[in-house]
Amino acid sequence: MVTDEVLRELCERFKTNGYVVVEDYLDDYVVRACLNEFETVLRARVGNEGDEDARFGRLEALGCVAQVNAPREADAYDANVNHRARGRSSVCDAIVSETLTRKGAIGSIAIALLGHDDTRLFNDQYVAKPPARADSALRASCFEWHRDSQWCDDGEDGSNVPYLSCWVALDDVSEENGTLRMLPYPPAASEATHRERASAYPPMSDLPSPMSGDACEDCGRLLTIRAGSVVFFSDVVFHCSGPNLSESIRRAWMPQFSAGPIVRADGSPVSLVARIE
Ligand SMILES: O=C(O)CCC(=O)C(=O)O
Repeated sequence: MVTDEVLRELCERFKTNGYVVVEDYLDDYVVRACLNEFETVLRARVGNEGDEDARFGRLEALGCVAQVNAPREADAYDANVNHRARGRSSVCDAIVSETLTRKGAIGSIAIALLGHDDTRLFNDQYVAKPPARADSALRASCFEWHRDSQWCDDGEDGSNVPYLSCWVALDDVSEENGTLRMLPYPPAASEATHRERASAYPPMSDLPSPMSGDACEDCGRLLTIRAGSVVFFSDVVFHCSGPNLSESIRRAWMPQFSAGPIVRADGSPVSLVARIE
């Protein structure tokens, strides 16, 4: 937990840049619990068949994302159902789930940054980049420049409900293993909203691909941080991450919270709308 004063500073930096990094935030035992949970979630999503390489291939086919909540479970989109509530899901670890409660290490900061009392758990996933093996693996582990709410652009889904990604490094991360690169918002008037700030970005197509190595060097801020550090970022902040060039898997946990439920035009939830305890 952080003090009120630190929380105020985090909110200020979040508003100015669109993201904020809390270094060395989670204790080692929480990181270990996340890593154990990741192994269970990975088995549930890609199975046990074949050797490690085959499992990595299946993870890459999922876009290097292993979802914690089973998508489209019958009760997944019920506001009163939180898959992280005690005993509900066999893949969830209580120590990890605790961090997402209103008073938990991550939940408390998420509520403050979104500034919304009816904060909902919107998504819950691990992003894991298998070690470098072939060119296809490098491409699969590279996330080109994007903003998380890009899927709303087609106009069919989502309102303009702001949401927040909480990216938890579970390994020490650097350029070599494909850490995040963030583009802070351009300078703006102090009262400007996240969306107003983001509208002043240069065209995304002008930004060099993280696959292009050195070309990306001067673009945005590369986050070299230790396991247990957490990056909180807005759904409209531009970010990307390069390929994992190392010989080890690079793991991150990325729960997302929204400022109220995110629903389609017909009122149906896009993903989770879970109230948090
Ligand atoms: O974990 C990563 O390297 C990038 C993840 C990301 O950008 C995303 O899921 O939006």
